[in-house]
Amino acid sequence: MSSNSPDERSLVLIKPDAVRRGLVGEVLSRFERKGLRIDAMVHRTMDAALADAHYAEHVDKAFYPPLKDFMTGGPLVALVLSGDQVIDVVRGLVGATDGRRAAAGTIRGDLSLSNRENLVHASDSTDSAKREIGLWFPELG
Ligand code: 3AN
Repeated sequence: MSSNSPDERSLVLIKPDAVRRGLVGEVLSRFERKGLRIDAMVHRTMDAALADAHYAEHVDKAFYPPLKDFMTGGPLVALVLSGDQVIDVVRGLVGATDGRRAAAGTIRGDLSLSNRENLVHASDSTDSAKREIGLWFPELG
């Protein structure tokens, strides 16, 4: 997507570990300070059906059962962010999947020491963003 295209959207989850650790404000403030807009936000607990739908590409993987337990084990904050090239911009702010390997300066690099409890989910493509926003915020569709 070129920088002249209309602003895109990304579905972001501030995961249960971030809520439990009191890092919601820290994570949100990084997105806000970057200049991204919060179009929608809700505090809720993911149920099993939503977990299976959200992680459809991972349901058969060995790491999925513990990931599902973790993601459904407590409240999270789901939000839709928008802004110029928001999908890539947010992935850059979040950092690599494994918090132990993620670069310093990223959310995971600064705040996570885990491959599972890595604080944030962010859509990885425009197709995923559309699908995930449809699951979490069908009213925006
Ligand atoms: P990302 O969240 O960086 O896009 P994905 O989509 O590959 O990463 O994986 C989805 C989630 O599954 C990750 N956020 C992480 O919590 C978990 N995950 C991925 N790979 C592993 C793994 N090898 N072991 C444990 N958890 C994993």
